[in-house]
Amino acid sequence: MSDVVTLERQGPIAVIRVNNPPVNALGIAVREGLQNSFKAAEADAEVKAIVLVCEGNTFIAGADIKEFGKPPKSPGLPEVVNDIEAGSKPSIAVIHGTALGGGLEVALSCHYRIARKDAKVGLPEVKLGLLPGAGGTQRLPRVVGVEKALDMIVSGAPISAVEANELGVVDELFDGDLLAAGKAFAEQLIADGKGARRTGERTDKLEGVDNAALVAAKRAEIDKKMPGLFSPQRCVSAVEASFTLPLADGLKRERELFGECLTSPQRAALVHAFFTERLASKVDDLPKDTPVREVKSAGVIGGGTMGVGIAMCFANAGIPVKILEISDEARDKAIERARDTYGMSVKRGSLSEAALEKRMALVSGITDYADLSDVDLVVEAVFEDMGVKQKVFEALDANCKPGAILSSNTSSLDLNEIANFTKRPEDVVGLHFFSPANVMRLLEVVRGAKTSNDVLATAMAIGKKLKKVAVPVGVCDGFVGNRMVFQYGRESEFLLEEGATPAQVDGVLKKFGMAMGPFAMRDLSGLDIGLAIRNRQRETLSPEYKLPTILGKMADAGMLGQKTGKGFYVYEKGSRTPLENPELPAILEAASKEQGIQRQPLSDEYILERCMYALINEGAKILEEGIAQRASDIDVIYINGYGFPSHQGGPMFYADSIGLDRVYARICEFHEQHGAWWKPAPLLEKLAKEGRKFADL
Ligand code: T1G
Repeated sequence: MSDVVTLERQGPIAVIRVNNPPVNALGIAVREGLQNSFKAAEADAEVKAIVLVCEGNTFIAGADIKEFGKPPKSPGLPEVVNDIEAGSKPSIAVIHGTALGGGLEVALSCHYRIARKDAKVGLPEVKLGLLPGAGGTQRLPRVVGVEKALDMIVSGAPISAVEANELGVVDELFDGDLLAAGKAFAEQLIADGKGARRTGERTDKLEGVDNAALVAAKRAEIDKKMPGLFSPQRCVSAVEASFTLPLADGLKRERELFGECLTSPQRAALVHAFFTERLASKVDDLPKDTPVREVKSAGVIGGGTMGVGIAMCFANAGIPVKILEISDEARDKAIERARDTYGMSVKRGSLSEAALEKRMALVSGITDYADLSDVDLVVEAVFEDMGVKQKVFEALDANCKPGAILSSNTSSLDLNEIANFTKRPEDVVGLHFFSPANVMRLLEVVRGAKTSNDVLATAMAIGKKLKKVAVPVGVCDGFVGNRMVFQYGRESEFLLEEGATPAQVDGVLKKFGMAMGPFAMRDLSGLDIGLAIRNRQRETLSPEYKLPTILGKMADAGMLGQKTGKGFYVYEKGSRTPLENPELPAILEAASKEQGIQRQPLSDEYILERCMYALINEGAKILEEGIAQRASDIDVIYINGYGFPSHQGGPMFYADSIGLDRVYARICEFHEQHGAWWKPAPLLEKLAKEGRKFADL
């Protein structure tokens, strides 16, 4: 018997315990242990009921994702759960923490389920490019019906134990000790003479409903909302088998569809995204025992959109936060903005009034730097101008207590220069939030030349506390994400001057999976922002680095995007729906003429390569400069901050999947055709010539 699963009889009750930290994943040892323990309990005549309970913070959180892509080892999970369900003695799964994926499938193969009130259950396999492959698509519909099962399996979203109890997934909720609750429930079953209640044998929830119509509706919804994804439609096909086939055949159909997902490139990309998001929080050269400073209170300088969003992140994490503004009026406006933003969540039903008040009680407004003398960490979020930053950091240096961490939310200015405005550069770090700060998960933690290890470790820890995806980056213009998005934006604009239209370019990138195309994004953020960066670069770049002129022409025509109702697209009053801009063709013609370019039709594939390879080439430069620790950190940044599709794995994973030799060859061609910007990154050249991948670094 493996020691990750133990069996102990307590009177007439067999207690099976799983103890496989950190999340009781269903690795081979757990599967073997479960199968042997249930078999032994079944054979023990003294046993009248079986209780399955897990040690640690959570019930089984699913298959061991690390096993995917490796040769399967017997027993497979489907075999284990079918054995559990076939047992003649009533089995009870005692759920706490999260019962996810295979964990919920194990619980569903048990005859009864009880859960701690604060637990969650779900089938998130679709988020990994998979589908529930151990009976979940057949058993869940038998408990909650096809409609709810489709919602849960296609969204991958967990539900609370309370909702699970209302739906019948969980028979009873409890508080307190897991085993005591499990044994009490088992004793009651024995007393009531209740035996096995096999989920697979239940059909009542499948009857009397037009399940085929539900399936058709879900298929149409997926086609509309997630056209590029591989596994959602297969999730639907598997659930469809739950009411069109007998259980055994349905399980077989599920297995076939699971196999199709397992071998899809999207599964590899999504699993890569899952693990690398967690890897990104590990700073390779930070000693494991680096101390973390306590952050019990925070300050935010600047009560604009970013500052208020950042302050809300602290309030959401239960950390009191003071917003400093330059006047009473600006201060009050900032507090009001926070309240209004929370109010929108209350209107949407995602936040209760009570929670709003609890969070607002943590947000206060000040106008005097002296009131920051007690805070443990400050985030500066003022205008992107070095002169303004200097005044702020000198004031912080003069007023904040020794040991307070002073951070800047700057999106591209030199953090080392900012740190040198203080007498404590070792306490200065960058915390680059993404707008809207209270929503976007990405946080670039910018490590200055003098940032001390414990300040960096604290910044990473506070990122996790704020439920951000914190990724350490080095100091350069634009750090990682913005530095790469500049290349991507420039290439997309050159494509307009060469013959493409905004709708074509946006269409190609949306089809690839980007959340928004570059021109819809430009219209949203405002063309003047991009133009200011262009103008700044025009002053500093040497002449061989040509820049597109389209933004300047649009601005001259008063077309700044949504804020002026007209940009790359036209927007009717009060609408954000992009419509074709009839004035654009003439502007594009003029830009092409001025650049001496003969406009010509461009293929979708060519457009995708120009935009994606610009990202990849810059990513390779960032990697070799040490601005990012790992290629996968760049993937994590781009997925979580720039809408790169996780089912493509991130720019660097995507490059590996194409083959660096092919990417390098195309970049050499672009270098020939389009000049200096396309000089291949030496690291890319090296890896391509050695037949290696970014993942090999
Ligand atoms: N397999 C292997 N390792 C896992 C894991 C898993 N399922 N889940 C988490 N880990 C690791 C994770 O990499 C990290 O490792 C540590 O545990 C803590 O994770 C047949 C096929 C459970 C909500 O998708 O959602 O079942 O960095 O930092 O924030 O149908 O982990 O410490 O080395 O995320 O407290 C379905 C995935 C699998 C659940 C806990 N299950 N996990 O969150 O901790 S497919 C999932 C999570 C499946 C069946 C199919 C979360 C969590 P390290 P963490 P957390």
